[in-house]
Amino acid sequence: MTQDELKQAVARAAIEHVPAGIIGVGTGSTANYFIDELAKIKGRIDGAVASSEATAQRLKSHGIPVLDLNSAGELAVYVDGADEITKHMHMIKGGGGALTREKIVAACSKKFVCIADGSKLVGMLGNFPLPVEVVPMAQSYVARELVKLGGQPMLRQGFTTDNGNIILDVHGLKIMNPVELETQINQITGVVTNGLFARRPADVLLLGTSEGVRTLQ
Ligand code: ABF
Repeated sequence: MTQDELKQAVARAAIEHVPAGIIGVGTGSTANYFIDELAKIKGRIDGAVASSEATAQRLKSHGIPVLDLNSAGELAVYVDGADEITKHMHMIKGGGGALTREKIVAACSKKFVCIADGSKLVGMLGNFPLPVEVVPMAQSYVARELVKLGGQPMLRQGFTTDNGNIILDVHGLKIMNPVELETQINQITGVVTNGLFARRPADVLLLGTSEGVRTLQ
């Protein structure tokens, strides 16, 4: 199976986790396949909260109502992809640049269902550069602080987040303690969010493999 077929398979499997009501929907190519599957059962839900402008557009293009998080209350489930995930359900996210809204929607959701092809499961996080969303005027200061933590931050060129900020992609980190590093980076003044999702990990991982979809929880 190709990587795209594996993504489609986990997107289909995630539909079993969709209850009636309002759900949270993530960003990226795997989440896009999920949106396409969701469109087939859209009559079962009241609508969706989107983690990015791109996801909102795709939901709307399928006729799925997009709702404001502030009026939606707690969501039963959030479905999204990841750039890396461990068996402990800790993730690096934000390769698509939507990490802040993804983390907000995840925080508001009772259950986080991560959908990923098998290549995303890793023993240790950090091979994928860790995205950090930063208020533009703090770019140099935050970069210096990230170097002190052992990383090599690089500005994501020509990219502005949905919130009007920049992204520093931090290379060279070997992340032994994701919960601690997530907290440390969040404490740097000027950081909006970092792409470690360890304090609020996934609850279920649907992993696409050539033998079928594995469920880890
Ligand atoms: C979102 O999409 C992001 O957090 C992550 O960066 C990315 C994964 O992309 P894809 O599904 O395209 O591999 O979940």
